[in-house]
Amino acid sequence: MRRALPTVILLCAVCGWGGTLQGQSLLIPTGGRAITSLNGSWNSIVDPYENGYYDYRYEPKADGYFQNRHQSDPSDLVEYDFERSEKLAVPGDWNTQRRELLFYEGTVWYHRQFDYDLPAGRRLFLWVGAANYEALGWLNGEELGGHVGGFTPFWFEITDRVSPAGNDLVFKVDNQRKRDGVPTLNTDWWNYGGLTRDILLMEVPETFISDFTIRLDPDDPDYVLGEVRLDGDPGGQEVEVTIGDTGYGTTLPVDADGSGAFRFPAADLERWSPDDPRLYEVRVTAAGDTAMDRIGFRTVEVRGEEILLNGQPVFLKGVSMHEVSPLGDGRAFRPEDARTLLQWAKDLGCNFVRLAHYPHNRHMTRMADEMGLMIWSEIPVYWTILWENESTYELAERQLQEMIQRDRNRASVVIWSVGNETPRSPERLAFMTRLIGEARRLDSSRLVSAATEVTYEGNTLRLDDPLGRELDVIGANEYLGWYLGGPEDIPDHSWTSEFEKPLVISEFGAGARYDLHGDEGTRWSEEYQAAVYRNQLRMMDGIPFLAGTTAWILVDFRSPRRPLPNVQDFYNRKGLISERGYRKQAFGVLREYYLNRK
Ligand code: GCB
Repeated sequence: MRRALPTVILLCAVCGWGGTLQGQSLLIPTGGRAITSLNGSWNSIVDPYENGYYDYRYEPKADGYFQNRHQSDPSDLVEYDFERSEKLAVPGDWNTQRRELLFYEGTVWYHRQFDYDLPAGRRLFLWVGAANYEALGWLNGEELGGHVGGFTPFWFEITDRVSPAGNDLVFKVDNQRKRDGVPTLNTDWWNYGGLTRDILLMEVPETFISDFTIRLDPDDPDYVLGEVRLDGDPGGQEVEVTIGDTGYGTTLPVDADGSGAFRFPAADLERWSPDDPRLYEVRVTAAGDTAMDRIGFRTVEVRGEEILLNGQPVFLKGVSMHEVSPLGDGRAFRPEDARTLLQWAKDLGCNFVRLAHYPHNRHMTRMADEMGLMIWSEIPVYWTILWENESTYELAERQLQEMIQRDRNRASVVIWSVGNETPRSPERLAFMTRLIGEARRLDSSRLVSAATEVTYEGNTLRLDDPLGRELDVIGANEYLGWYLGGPEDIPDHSWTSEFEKPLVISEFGAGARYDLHGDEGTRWSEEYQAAVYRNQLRMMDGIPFLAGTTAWILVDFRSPRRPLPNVQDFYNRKGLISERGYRKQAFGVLREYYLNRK
């Protein structure tokens, strides 16, 4: 008997279509899976008026572009043709692939064909790493479902729909910003649209491991614990869990629903840390299916105003980054992009990275596991979300769930962030408190933070945002020396906190165009930026409850809010490295500080 993965119907409030989204079952591309990539060159049609979807009354068409029609007779009227249309590379944003699409916000259709001979008794899933912002999919003219939210994965079972040859796969992707969306209309990053991450086919047996998680028991780290879930016909199945060649492992039954939990002693596991990012090959076997993953084991907790990694205080020497291609243009999507960005962070002396302001692709957190960098991972609850709108809350919560589900086996991830610089109000506090509760319900083994608001009183910065009461770690962004005063004003400032909790200064910085020189008072010069860094770091040494910082930002990134000609040219210039990979003076200032900071 086959049971479908639980699905949740999500109705898009704005465009009116209902799509299916996965509920609690998790399908992650791990080792042991038969995976076929659908990455490559796809056909595309730009459709700003959504003519391929709506008729003139603005009603959805039965005969939209998803039918992939062709003119079969010279008298046929068909006003589109995927095969003769321009190509777009997948994964990839459309904005940086065609000049005329740089500022485009709207709908683009994607199409490709594939063959797949699915053996009897096997199941096939189509897995999409991310599509920004709303996606709707069809296979062979039949609707698969949709997904809202640009930075998390989704998937569809296509076992009964796939043919051995000539399958037509179509996606409609719409990146229009929406007031009730997450993020909302206003952000300080480029709204890259498209099928921006890997698209894969995953073949599994009738009954397969749809989810597993494993971690050290936070209450007694001599034990590991976790959960397994099977999908299909789980009745009477036994699951085996082993950790590399350590001899640690267990077998467990699953209940009628396919769920099982385990806990077993594993006292001598080496701990994962930035100094020694030890990973073990964890293998889960059940019903002829095997899922494998390379997993590290570590604890993270808060004691008073300190953050402890494996029981020892650690200072988070960090930098923020957007998911931008380090040497190309647009969104990063390759493992090599992740390796380059994280290596630059290591060159800077970092042990910590803030992935701003949305979940980055899966390669980033996997690479951080391998390379030994702790990670702050965030959902795009940014600035002025519609706090009182229930469907906006559900969207935010869903993105939080999808982020945690994808990455909860990643040792590198130590902090889940529920948002950035959200202005104080009772409605926002209620919204954020619900999100924090959900993060803790899904994962009690990590810390929860957010960039909170700081109160400025003369030369004192006070941490008193009520959101701080709900968090494990207080995040705070401040731009002394850039948005407030000049570099020389910074050292006069001191900090107080209403909370006995660790503070991470989650942003500080200044803009500079690479190779623009001047004195320390000249805006946009490298010297100005370096002076801000020197004085910020001096000030930070005087904050007793400071447990870390993530400078803003590793690499210059495109932003429509930054038009100043010959300086910004639609880039936010607060990078320590230019978009072409050149290091600015401030890179050296922060590097020296981090290399000497205990
Ligand atoms: C902030 C935001 C960040 C911006 C940055 C800036 O406070 O959190 O997204 O890019 O300031 O450069 O102004």
